[in-house]
Amino acid sequence: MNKTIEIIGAPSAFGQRKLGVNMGPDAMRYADLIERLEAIGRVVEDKGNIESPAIDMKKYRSEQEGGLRNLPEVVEFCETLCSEVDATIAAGKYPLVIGGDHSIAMGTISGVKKHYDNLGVIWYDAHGDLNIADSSPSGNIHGMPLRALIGDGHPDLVNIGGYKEKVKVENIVLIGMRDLDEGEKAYIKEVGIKTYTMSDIDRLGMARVIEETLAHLKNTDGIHLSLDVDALDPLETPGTGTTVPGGISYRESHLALEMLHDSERITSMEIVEVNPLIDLHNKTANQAVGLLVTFFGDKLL
Ligand code: HAR
Ligand code: MN
Ligand code: MN
Ligand code: MN
Repeated sequence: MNKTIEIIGAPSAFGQRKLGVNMGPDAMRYADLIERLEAIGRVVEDKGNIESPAIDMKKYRSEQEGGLRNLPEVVEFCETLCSEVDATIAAGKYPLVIGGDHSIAMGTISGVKKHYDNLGVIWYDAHGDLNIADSSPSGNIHGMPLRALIGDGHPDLVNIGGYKEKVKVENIVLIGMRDLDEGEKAYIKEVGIKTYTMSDIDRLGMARVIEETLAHLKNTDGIHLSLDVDALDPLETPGTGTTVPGGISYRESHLALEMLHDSERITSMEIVEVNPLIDLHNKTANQAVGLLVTFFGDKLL
């Protein structure tokens, strides 16, 4: 069931304050994303980058009313992305969204969910991205997308795509957690989201983490993988805006993605937070492409 992969570039930097993450999609193209997917026999179409609202540099990093930085731009961007992802799936193609900061997940998943009754989400990240404005230490919307997709937060974020409550808490698995804000910790415990911290990964091993993840999501009719590259250890993967030491290795990530590929249950994916301006010779985009090639079916042997 090797569908055509449709690449959708999502050059958003509005969810945080480090310009450069909007160049993530082109950094991955420069790292031969398309050629390397074609080399493993996949058919690839690149839709190019979606149109972004202009960045007003005076306003971009400033404090903003209501504790939500660049809210109108994030919403506009995500509405466009939602429509693109919806159209890709409607055309029978496999959506691969390349970011961009993690606020884009509200657009991607709002488009994906239109095609599934009971969507699962794997959130591979150092962070939970489960804040609302009141619990956010930063006002950066890339720390809030998963919570908005569940249905909490500013109505403009919650209603992206024209409807709300895209993901049920029982259909989420968090992998790689090591930097959760107090409000996020309390929320995860309160609603009971399945969570693998770095200690859990160390104790269980990545193979078991992925087996359990797929078992936890057994009743879903599609699974979206949202891969934030800051899940990986910054010693190996430095080109991202909010690094946290003690992360997942590149090697463990290959295992995870190989197992997810083999399960044939992941129906859409996005890779986010690659920032070539704070990278070393495009190392992080190169790793992102290496991981994607494994995810789309390359084998060591
Ligand atoms: N939790 C912090 C905040 O809300 C940091 C979020 C950093 N986020 C990302 N996304 N890179 O995972 O500001
Ligand atoms: Mn994230
Ligand atoms: Mn993160
Ligand atoms: Mn295959």
